[in-house]
Amino acid sequence: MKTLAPFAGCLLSLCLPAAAIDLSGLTPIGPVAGFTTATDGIVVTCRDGSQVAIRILAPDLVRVRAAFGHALPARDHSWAIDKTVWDVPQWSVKEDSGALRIFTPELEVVVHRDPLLVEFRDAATHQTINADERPMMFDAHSGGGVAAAKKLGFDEHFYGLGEKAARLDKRRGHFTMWNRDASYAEGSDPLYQSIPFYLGWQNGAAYGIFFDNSYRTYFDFGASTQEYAAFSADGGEMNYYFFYGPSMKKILARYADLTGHMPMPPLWALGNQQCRWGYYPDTLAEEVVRRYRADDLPLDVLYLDIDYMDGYRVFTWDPKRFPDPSAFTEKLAKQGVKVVTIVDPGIKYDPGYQAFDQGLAKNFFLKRLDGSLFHGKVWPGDSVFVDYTLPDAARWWGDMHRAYTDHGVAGIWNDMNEPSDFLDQTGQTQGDVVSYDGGANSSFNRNVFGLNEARATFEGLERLRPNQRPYIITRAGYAGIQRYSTMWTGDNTSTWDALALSIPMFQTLGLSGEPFVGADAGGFMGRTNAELLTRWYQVAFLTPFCRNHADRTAYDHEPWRFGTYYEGIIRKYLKLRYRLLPFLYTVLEEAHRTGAPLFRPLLLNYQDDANALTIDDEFMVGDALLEAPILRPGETSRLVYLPAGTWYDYWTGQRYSGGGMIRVEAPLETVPLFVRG
Ligand code: MIG
Repeated sequence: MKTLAPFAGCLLSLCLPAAAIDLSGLTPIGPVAGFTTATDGIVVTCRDGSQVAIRILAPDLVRVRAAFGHALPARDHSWAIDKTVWDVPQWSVKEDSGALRIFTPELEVVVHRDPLLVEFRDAATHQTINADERPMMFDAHSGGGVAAAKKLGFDEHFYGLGEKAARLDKRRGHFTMWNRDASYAEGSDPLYQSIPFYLGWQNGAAYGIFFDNSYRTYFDFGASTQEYAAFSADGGEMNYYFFYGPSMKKILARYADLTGHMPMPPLWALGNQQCRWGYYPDTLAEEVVRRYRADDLPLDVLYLDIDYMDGYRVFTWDPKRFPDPSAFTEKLAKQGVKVVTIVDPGIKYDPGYQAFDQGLAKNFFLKRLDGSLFHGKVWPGDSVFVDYTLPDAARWWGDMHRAYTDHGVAGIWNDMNEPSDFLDQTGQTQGDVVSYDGGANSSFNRNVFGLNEARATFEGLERLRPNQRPYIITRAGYAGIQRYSTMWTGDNTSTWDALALSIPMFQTLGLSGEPFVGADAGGFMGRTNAELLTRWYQVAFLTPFCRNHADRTAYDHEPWRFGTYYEGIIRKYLKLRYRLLPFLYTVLEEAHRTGAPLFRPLLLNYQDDANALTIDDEFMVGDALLEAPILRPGETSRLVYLPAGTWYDYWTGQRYSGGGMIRVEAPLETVPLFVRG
């Protein structure tokens, strides 16, 4: 794309808002010349030699794939897609002088001939749901970029795009997808994950677009102009899936079918989890667990950060800090606590170290175009990285986890998998890295690296422990990551703003196919305080992933660190989480089956209620619980919007009729919580 900052500007674009999508200079696809029919759709040939395939996967799901100036390539593979074979519904195609018209039971797809414009209409009402504002475009000069521009409705709202440091409604925003290791605040973009899937909402009806392109992509929801909403990529194909609701839940279910349903995690993954960078030696980690038990605080999982390794070499244990890992996990198991270890993708360049020697001998490491090994600098120092797209390499990586499962480690934490490189966090110097990619030997695809690492890890854990559900948590990812891993939102800060931002972030992730989400409670970086930590737990106790974590240099903020008054309140909420576990587990099972997330914006349950469109300082758990957290210091009451219907105050049992704002008291002990009648 011409919007891509030149190399020198790239570093800048990481700290400044990226330029919104500029379509000038792009070449539009040519008009329709003819078309052929296949069993599942049509292939349109254009006067300029371009081709557009319109494939019908389901009555409400249509794929659009275009090749500019040439025929569609035979190779058609995406790491995101789970379901490739669909029961093609009844459909038909008609042509008239102006357009080709494809009919499914729910959609009418109109391909206007000249110029070539794709339009999606409701099959029953013939109302336009979404339409090209101009023909799909490509960058004839660089030979790489592709773009689509859609009509932008006056009252159209946008949601989704996965992990974004932004409010719930993304209208007037513009976003980049390029996995990146960086701490963040509202407005930072991009973040660790790339989920190029969004929902549009207009007049109560929703549609979805999944732009399945794992190059650097851009989304512009009316940031540059009110004439269009656009998405584009620096390379790869114009390849998107169009979902029709009108219900958002229906779209999320289809999206889960297409990119994969989250498997059920083990029940203990919903338990309370404790972490901090610096829990070593083993006796200190044991002390943390002892304190949890002594203080009658629920705990299911303790994490070991990078300190447990021997010189940060993955698949090893530091002989002084953790001399007997089996005895360590055994001790914790006796207290009902599981151990999860961090695993980073960088393998220390270190002849004599088993993982390095084996990977090198077997040719499993990523190389540059010139055949040299790709080196990066991460915690172990000079490091190399596995090409997870090589089936044998992925298998080897998975099997290496024996180093953990043999010692009773219960789950794996994948960090640094953007992949992070201290020498260059932009990914620029990874441009000539090649990955096998099913024989395509593609230029390295940064955005799917974490996805493929998680896949290799998940499949390894399945082989190593066939009768147990794998538990993985990842920082980076691409669409489809939910098939293999849960996620957390990386390096947040110990600030009220970070707590407030976490609500729309979780809601957005839930609307993007990732139901198992959470943030470092208390904030990862900086110094939290008693009030903030307490209010943080009042949110965390209802997020799927509930983990207290802190940076190496951060001040301590385990639940007891600010004295018994605050600890007592935190205990109350952790215990309430455990009382609610049957409910949380049930709602999580619903997420697994239907794609509807546990942690929801009100909008998902009340999409016809225009009041709900932008509310992201309240949230719902499933469709039965509504919380209005306190997100500012010193606040002891707040306004709460209750959607139409009957509601009960969880604490007092007081009954309310919804459909308006109420003011509720919220002393530090009490978070406003309502149960749907
Ligand atoms: O460069 O493993 O987001 O949770 O504690 C920092 C150390 C690497 C980043 C993770 C954080 C983790 C930390 N890691």
